[in-house]
Amino acid sequence: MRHTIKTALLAVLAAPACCAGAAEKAVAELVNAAGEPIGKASFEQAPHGVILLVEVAGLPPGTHGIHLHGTGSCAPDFTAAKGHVNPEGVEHGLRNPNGPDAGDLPNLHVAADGTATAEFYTSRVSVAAGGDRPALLDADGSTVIIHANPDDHLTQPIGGAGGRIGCGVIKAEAGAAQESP
Ligand SMILES: [Cu+2]
Repeated sequence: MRHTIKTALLAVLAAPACCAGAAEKAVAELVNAAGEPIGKASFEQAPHGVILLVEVAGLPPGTHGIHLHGTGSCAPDFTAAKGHVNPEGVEHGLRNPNGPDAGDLPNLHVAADGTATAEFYTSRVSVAAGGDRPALLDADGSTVIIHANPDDHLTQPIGGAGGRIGCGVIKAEAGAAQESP
């Protein structure tokens, strides 16, 4: 019995090593402040960065800051997501000569019907741990946060993006390692 548990534990610990080189994908199911589903964000590891596809509905039309936050929790009111993925403490902002931090992204533009489909790319993070960039799927996880207001890409600490209106915990996509062309 004891041996079985130990073996199972070792298998879990060894799991990431099994998939080195395989496509690394992750997904975040997004919810609004009421906890209702509003869409998802899909992550794909590319050779030098991460491609991010955001598909949402039911958001206020207009421009919204969207960032990668450094803790994998949306509880209780999205504050548990904490600040940006930013292990090196770089200043915020795509327009900042001393930025951007690893969690920074361009804004999300929501259409009049409340929907948005947007593709982003960032070379400042990786999906899985083990590389030289901060990993989204690190020990304490990460989140996608959508803010109420635009990110001006300069003001500290979050570009004046205001409150948090959407959140999703980034999780390894089930079965991604088993996918074949
Ligand atoms: Cu943010």
